[in-house]
Amino acid sequence: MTIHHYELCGADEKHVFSPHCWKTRMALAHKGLDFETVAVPFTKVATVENGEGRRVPVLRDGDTVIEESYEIAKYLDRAYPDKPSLFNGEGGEELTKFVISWSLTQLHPAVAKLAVYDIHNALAPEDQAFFRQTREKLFGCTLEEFDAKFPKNGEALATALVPMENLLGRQKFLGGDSPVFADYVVFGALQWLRTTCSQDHLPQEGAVADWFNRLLDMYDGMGRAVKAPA
Ligand SMILES: N[C@@H](CCC(=O)N[C@@H](CS)C(=O)NCC(=O)O)C(=O)O
Repeated sequence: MTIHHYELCGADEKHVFSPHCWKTRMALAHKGLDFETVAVPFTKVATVENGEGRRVPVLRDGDTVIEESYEIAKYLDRAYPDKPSLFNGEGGEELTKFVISWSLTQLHPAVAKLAVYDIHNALAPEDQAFFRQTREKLFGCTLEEFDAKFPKNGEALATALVPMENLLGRQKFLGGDSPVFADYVVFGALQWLRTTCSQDHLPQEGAVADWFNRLLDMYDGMGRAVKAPA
């Protein structure tokens, strides 16, 4: 039975850029599971799989439909225990919640400040209108005002990444010699920037840069294959 992975796309269906969907994409590849991407633009996300107010990623595996990247990863480990684990046990599941929280509070804001306008520009016209309306309500100012507030360089992101830089100087992945879901959580945030931003503000050298490049090359270069629109 084919696994369907609903994920956010830009004006081009192949332009998949959501940080949360990249977590699930990498988790599916880690498990060695074949899956079919169902590309969903912003204006169609809420009603995926007959839902109301949904967010992506959403996964359909046979009769099972699951929303939320962490819940999907836990499901995959339970449904496919013979494939490589994403958490290496219950303790790993619990600890991953910290990495998710750290990424959401430290990395996502730094990425949003760099990429919000590029994200808008990568969308189809009706999705641009939706994105503008929802984000302007959230930010309390226009997208242009939000974009103009922040310097366009990678300094804030590099500062936020210091704990990763220190750790990855001593081990290849957060999971040790091989990646776990926590690696994909952080990967998702950086891949969000890489696949949306017209300028490259990612770390260019050092342990995080090496780790990110290793992950981009994994799974037949699945991550590297998607780029920011020209
Ligand atoms: N905690 C959720 C967050 C999902 C989420 O926020 N997804 C975004 C795409 S990156 C979304 O569906 N946005 C729809 C919208 O803003 O209307 C997860 O990890 O899956």
